[in-house]
Amino acid sequence: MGPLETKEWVRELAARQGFVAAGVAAADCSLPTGPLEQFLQNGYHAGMAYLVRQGMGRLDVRSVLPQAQSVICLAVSYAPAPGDPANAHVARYARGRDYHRLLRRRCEKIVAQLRTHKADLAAKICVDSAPLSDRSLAAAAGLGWIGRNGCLINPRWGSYLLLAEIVTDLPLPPDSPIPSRCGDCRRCIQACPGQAIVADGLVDCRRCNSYLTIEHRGQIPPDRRRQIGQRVFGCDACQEACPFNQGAPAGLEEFRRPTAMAGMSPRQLLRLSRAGWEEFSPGSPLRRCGYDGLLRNAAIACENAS
Ligand code: B12
Repeated sequence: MGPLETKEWVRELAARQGFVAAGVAAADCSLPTGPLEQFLQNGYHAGMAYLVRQGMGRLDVRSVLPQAQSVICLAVSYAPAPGDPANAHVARYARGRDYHRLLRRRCEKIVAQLRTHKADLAAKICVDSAPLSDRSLAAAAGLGWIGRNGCLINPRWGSYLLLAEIVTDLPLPPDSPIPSRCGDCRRCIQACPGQAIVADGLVDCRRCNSYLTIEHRGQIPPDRRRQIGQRVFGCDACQEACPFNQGAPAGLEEFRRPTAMAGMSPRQLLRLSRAGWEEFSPGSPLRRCGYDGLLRNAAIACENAS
């Protein structure tokens, strides 16, 4: 099988695993350094010290697999369908099952198939796990463009996408990036509750509800509590405002069927015991902010409602 045929086969395998977009970036492609540099220099990473530690290495594919030739970039959709339960206090990506394991398993199936063709294939699966910039690679592989809100936007599927990569030593022909179609639309910037989108594609996490409710540890600064509104985990304001998400086809059911935890109101969450947390949180992305973080967020949401 030649490289072109192999790539077509990869696309077919990806589609069979439920990925709505698949493309290839060359392992040595040059990813833009400017946005990440600016992000780190200005302290936009807030308390996420690991981003500083990994630094510009996040743009070096060969740091995760020295013999890498290409990166297979993949996206699944979690876009809602009409009639899905509302659960507006939990970000859409987190209402159903945790995506890390689900995506990894599907990538493993693709790798297993590829190994029937090349037994000694070197492959590293990355689902938010390796120190790589998922969005940069997906943009380089032509899965979409980096929107003004920083999200990867696909012209057909919008931005309710979760990204994964298979870094391999297969010499696959790379795809080309697609130009941005944001034009002069600024709806995401206007919709952001904390005015966190400080430049095209750049988010100052210190002002971002998603950072504050998921990644921030300790107290949320008092002047940032009001903007959180009723959200107890993550925020979709900049995606909900995006025209490319209006009428996007429905995504995987696993992400759209809310877990018991995502179905709880801020008031119910506030009464959740530690035993309840241990019972309901496994397998849910809500585990990320911890029991204390979730109760902190629920208390702020209740305070904002009163
Ligand atoms: C840290 C992090 C966050 C932080 C910071 C987000 C940010 N905007 O930087 C916080 C906690 C705020 C966050 C929030 C969210 N996140 Co997050 N997050 C990450 C993580 C772990 C690292 C991102 C990072 O390094 N940011 C720093 C910036 C500077 O780097 P970058 O995003 O990689 O940006 C590069 C590109 O923009 C590129 N670029 C710009 N223009 C162009 C043009 C071309 C042609 C190319 C090739 C590249 C390119 O340059 C930058 C590098 O210099 C990634 C997973 C990963 N391993 O990459 C997920 C990830 C970005 N998050 C994801 C999700 C789903 C979310 C939320 C939607 C969750 C929610 N609903 O609450 C929000 C969205 C908020 C937003 N508007 O960005 C998805 C995004 C999928 C998508 N469609 O884009 C990712 C990819 C996880 C995944 N595997 O699917 N997140």
